[in-house]
Amino acid sequence: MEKNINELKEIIASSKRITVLTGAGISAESGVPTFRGSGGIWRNYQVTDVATPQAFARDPELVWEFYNWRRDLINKVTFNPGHKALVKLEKHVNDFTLITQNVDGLHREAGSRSLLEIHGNLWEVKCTKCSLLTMDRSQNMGKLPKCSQCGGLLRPHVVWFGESLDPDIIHKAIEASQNCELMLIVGTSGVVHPAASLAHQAKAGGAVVAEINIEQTPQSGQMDFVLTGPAGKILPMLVENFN
Ligand code: BJW
Ligand code: ZN
Repeated sequence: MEKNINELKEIIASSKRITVLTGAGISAESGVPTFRGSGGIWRNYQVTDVATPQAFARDPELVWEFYNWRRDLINKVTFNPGHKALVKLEKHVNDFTLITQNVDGLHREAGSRSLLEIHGNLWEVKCTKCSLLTMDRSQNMGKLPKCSQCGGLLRPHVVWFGESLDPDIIHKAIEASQNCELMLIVGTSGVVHPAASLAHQAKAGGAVVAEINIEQTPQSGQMDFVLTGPAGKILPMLVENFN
């Protein structure tokens, strides 16, 4: 592990193009539950009840109850040393892209700027009738929140299963993956597509790929480096020589 970290630190220091992909694991140390595994959100909620367009059409109140719970929870927490380490990294790399699957907004709150939120953002809401997109930091949006412009039902501006990702955002994410020299894959189970294919695209483009996770994932076998441990501990170690 020590040898791995030192080797990776050297690659980071000499790389001009770095792309990072994060998942729920980076926010776990902030107190945000992950989706899968013990203590994961999908232990208490059925994906098909709360994270598909069909679920929202069937029972929007239940879906909003789920998102109000998440808003309340995330409102009470803040970014952690893992998020901060990526802000530090961004400042030292010419061409840096942070791709996150997380909707919690903690990367931006920590100070990351070159950021692609490919699954949307929990704090944005979209009207299902007139498509008006607004930012709303309310802890609780109420049972069935309505659009201020047309009265239509609002939905969280996140990407549910079976929905397409914003073409412009996913295009940029693919480009940043194909063109980087190094990709760090942090705190994701690597099972949700198209995010899960980005590591493969980076490797196919010739990049070194490194996974940082508390456990092995289905993608660990394809990695050049597997650093096992919490992101909040490993990421700060990787950037400790930077100011
Ligand atoms: C730590 C840690 C610590 C813990 N430090 N690590 C190709 C093949 C098969 C299926 C498909 C495919 N292409 C598309 C699909 C269908 C589907 C899909 O992927 N299904 C698979 C699951 C089978 N994908 C889609 O539907 C996507 N849309 C799409 O592709 O449209 C076109 C299309 C549609 C249909 C068919 C074909 C094409 C949309 C996916 C949207 C995902 N949405 C969610 C909810 C977002 C809103 C919200 O948050 O409410 O996104 S689901 C959920 O999973 C969320 C996450 O972003 C995403 C990924 O989860 P993540 O981040 O990896 O979290 P976990 O919990 O899984 O893992 C946490 C990890 O952290 C673990 O490994 C821990 O060990 C680790 N960890 N503590 C470091 N301290
Ligand atoms: Zn509207």
